[in-house]
Amino acid sequence: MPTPLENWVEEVSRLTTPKEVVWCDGSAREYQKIVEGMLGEGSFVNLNSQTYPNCYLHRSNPNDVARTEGVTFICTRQKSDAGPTNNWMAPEEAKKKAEVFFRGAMKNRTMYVIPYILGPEKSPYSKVGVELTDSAYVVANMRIMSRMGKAAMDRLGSSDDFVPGLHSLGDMDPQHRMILHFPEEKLIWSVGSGYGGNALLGKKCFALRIASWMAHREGWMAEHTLILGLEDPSGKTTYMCAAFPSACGKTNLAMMVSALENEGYRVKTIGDDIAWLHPGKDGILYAINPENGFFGVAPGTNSKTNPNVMTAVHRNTVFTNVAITNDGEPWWEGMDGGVPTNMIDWKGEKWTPSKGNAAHPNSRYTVPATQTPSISKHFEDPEGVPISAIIFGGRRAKVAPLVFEARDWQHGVFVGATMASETTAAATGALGVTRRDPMAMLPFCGYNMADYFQHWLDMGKRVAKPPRIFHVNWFRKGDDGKFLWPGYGENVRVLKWMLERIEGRGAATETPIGNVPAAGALDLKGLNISDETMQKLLNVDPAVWADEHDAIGKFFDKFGSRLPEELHQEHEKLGQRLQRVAVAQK
Ligand code: OXD
Ligand code: MN
Repeated sequence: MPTPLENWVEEVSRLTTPKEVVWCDGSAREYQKIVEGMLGEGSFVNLNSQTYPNCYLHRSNPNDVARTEGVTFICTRQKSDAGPTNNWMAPEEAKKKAEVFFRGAMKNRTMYVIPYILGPEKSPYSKVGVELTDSAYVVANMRIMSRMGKAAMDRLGSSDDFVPGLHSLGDMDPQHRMILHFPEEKLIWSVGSGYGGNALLGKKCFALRIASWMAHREGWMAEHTLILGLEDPSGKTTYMCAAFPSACGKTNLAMMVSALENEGYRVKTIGDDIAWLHPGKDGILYAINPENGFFGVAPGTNSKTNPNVMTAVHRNTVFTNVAITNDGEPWWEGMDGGVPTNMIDWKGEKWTPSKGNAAHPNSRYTVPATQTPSISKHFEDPEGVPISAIIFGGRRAKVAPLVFEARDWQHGVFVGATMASETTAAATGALGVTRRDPMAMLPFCGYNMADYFQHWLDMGKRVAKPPRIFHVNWFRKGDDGKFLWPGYGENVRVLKWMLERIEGRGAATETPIGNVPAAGALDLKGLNISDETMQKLLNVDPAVWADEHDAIGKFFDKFGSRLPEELHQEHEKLGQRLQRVAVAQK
């Protein structure tokens, strides 16, 4: 009897008519063959084999360089289950439309069957997905980003317990591009794009959109957060998750080389983008990283912003849409050293300064997680790591202080639900526009966000020791438009204060929005920063926050009666606290 997987592969073959079907085993030999094929057809370029062994450059179609939120849909039977923040299409209509693009799409192509595990191979919380794709680039990347091939087949056996994801490049016409999620069937269809977040279906589509739907039903959480461990001088490690919108520094924070290393504070990496959190028997939330690699933004990465990843990407790495130097090395804006002459830009053309960026602003590296020197020895732990803090944050030139702590879990959920950030190149659309991005999940929540907020509130009640919740903003600017905080390795000073708060030691001052570090409570030893700058960084201006309060009210209106009452209460309480301070200051 054919297995459910075999039946599905057969069904998709009838629709897409590939010239051959290849079942991937994930072996090194298979990878080599895929790479050779791509080198042969020109979709991979060999990089310098001395300095970047086993590394390749891929140039994508210039119309396909970022996630396309406008054509990403949640296809639930009821529109209200997708909610006001998602694009919605009825499942039947979506399938009918996409089928036209899938029909015969693989005619002269190979269809790869990619079985993969999200999460450590031996974890009870890991899940199996299978992606069918006609893109060799997707196969190469999925091999880095997930536990792919035989291990997944062994775990799956003949069961139907897998998330099917059908992907085809289609004809690459942006008008024929659709990224479809059918959470009720746990099914993904993506056509017309080869870009990572649209095409590596294990990443945003499964590990966040479908998984968030599953997590809501099954009592766990799928979140757009890094996972790091902060080692203290006694050797104890405290684990934290941090949710920042795309391209706001999760990867850099997760792999940070601490500025307080000589005091004994070190950062260990578990994940840089996604966490799956489950309540443990001890009343603590435990996190696993469903991914096995990092799909990081290249521009701005250098030996100051992320020395660990700079080491990691020197082997076994796929680069997408970066420039290439005369010596066959990858290059992007913000890399160490000067700007090389004689480069080929991300479009494959000879670069001159008048052309602007040599690398695309959303150019990426795909690198195995274990290659970062900062990888935690608990990376593969089946149970995950115990989480003591959840950090929300975004990019805000004004308004949000460097750090504040929520008053309790419910207030923390309000803080996460109302966070905002200036948009980046990770998605198509205008840059630098402030948008509310609750828990950094706006583009990734697979169901009604009002229900998602309720789920967060409920999860806080399900665990006896919920993590403490903080909010950070590394991006606050002075009147001269310059960043006030040095960021990167110095961010450990803020993590250290969080650790002290968790342990009941760190001093804090209450403000209407939460607790900020008391004067002198942040460890600034060895950092040349004035008291005045620190005051600006930690300032909470009640007048500015009164506007923020109004904007939050308007944002909440979107959700109508489905918004949890607790969030209305928190909104009201914030308003009252702001008013009290404003009156006191008069
Ligand atoms: C990513 C994103 O690629 O958030 O991680 O866009
Ligand atoms: Mn992300």
